[in-house]
Amino acid sequence: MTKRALISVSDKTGIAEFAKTLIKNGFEIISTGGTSALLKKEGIDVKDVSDITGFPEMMDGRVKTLHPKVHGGLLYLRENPDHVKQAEDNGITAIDIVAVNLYPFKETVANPNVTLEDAIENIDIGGPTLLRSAAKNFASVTVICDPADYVAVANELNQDGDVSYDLKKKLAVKVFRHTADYDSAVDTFLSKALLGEKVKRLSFVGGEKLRYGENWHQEATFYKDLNGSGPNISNAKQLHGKELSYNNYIDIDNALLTLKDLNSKDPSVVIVKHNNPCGLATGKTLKDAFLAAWDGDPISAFGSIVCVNRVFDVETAKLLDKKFIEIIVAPGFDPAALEMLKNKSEGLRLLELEGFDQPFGSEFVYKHVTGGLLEQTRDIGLFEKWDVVTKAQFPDSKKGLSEFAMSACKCIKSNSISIAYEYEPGCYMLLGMGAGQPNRVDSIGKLAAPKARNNLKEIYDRNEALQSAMTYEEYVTQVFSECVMASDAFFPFDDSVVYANEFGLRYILSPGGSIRDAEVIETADRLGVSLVFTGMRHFLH
Ligand code: 93A
Repeated sequence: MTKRALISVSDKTGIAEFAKTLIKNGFEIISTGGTSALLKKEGIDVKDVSDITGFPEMMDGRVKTLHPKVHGGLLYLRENPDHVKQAEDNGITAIDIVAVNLYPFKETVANPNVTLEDAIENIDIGGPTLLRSAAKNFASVTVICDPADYVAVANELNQDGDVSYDLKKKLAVKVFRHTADYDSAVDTFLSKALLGEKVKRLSFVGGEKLRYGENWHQEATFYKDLNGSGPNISNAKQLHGKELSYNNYIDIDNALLTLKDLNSKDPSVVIVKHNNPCGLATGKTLKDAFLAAWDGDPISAFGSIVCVNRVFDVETAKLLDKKFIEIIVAPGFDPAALEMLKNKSEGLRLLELEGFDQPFGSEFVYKHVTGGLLEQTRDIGLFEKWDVVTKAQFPDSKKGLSEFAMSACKCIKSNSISIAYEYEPGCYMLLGMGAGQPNRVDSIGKLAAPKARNNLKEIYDRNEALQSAMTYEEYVTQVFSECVMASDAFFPFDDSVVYANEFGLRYILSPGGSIRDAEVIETADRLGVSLVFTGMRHFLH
């Protein structure tokens, strides 16, 4: 029996070629007004839908294909004798392929001057109905809603004018996803236009079950962002190791954010633990950067996630010999380094993730709260201004180090403090950090500064030249006097400056903006500390 294809498309890309392929494969083509005219112009033999339905297209095209002769031909179950008989009795013949794409609703409402009337006329009713009927009967009907799929169907067409079940089911799911998305766009537009309500729908797919959630008794799933582009975990290729856990996803994200924010042209390494960068450094080589990042917090680095912005090389892989880390994320792995790392441990997860230099695909970030969803734009940028507010100058030569210090601060949970050190000209390391404290002075006085001192002790103890040149206290004093301390938000009181000064820190960055700024500046001046206000807060909760 002659096979029949129904074609009705707004986007007419590639449709003539596809129709010709169908004709070659013995299909009869049925089509709607505009599509039919185009195909006829291309010399293709086409039947108009009105010839099948016995009704003209009417009401400005609002009713073209909405007819039992069309939908019966799509929906009847071929193997059901009752359906077959009812089709015969009513002069309904099977339609085997449907190629439909919809009125451009999203494109229409993207125009800020769109009228309600225009938007409504662009709500396709017949098209989604054709697609849904065909997709519902996907075992017998091949349905195409995206011109990109013409080739796949053409390639698979067999002598019976059929394609594989596998392709048909994929195309059917694609249809329902597409019409859901289409209806969602209509809902979003009309809710706002008619009811003044905003609607947010996010699309995530996959639903990969994870071994457990944040803790063992919690269940967890990972959904891919359907619209995700740019560097993101969904684009990562796992080359080795056991599957990622819930916490791994979170830590990898933090690592990625930190390196993206740092945006250094130099080899850079971040070491993340519990959603905070505990080690961060740039270096002349990846190996140097790794060593400096590790020195930032050797204790926390145990069981950490390491993310780098260069191909992971053998020199750096050798450094991991006696170190336990969970994951390495890199834009690539040197083949020899990959072998070494694979042999190191079964569990070590190696992820290849390219595009660090690309912008993030999504402009927004979300946080679920009980009963709602918070949306905000990404925290892009570092400083809004560079105001040296104290008598003591803040040399311009410390700007690179200051940028490093603040970008580290941005990815550390508030109240965050970072202490950054230029350990070699142009090479920076995070020497100490304070994270997640409900007050800022603890972040400085109990965490960042003591940690920086401890780290310097380890560096001092293994360096004989340093030991013969000065005492440990002299070394700390010298290093601290060169460091930059950054704070993610303003100092509500002058105590943070007092604490920093007690540890010997001389250069401080803060967004400023407190009602007690004058008091803070006065204290800094009294202590001879140099203070810059950057004007941009970087809370991260
Ligand atoms: O106005 S409709 O909702 N009513 C219909 O019965 C109908 N059937 C197909 N829109 C309808 N279509 C749509 O027409 C298709 O989805 C396609 O986008 C468009 C193709 O029209 P033409 O072939 O006249 O260019």
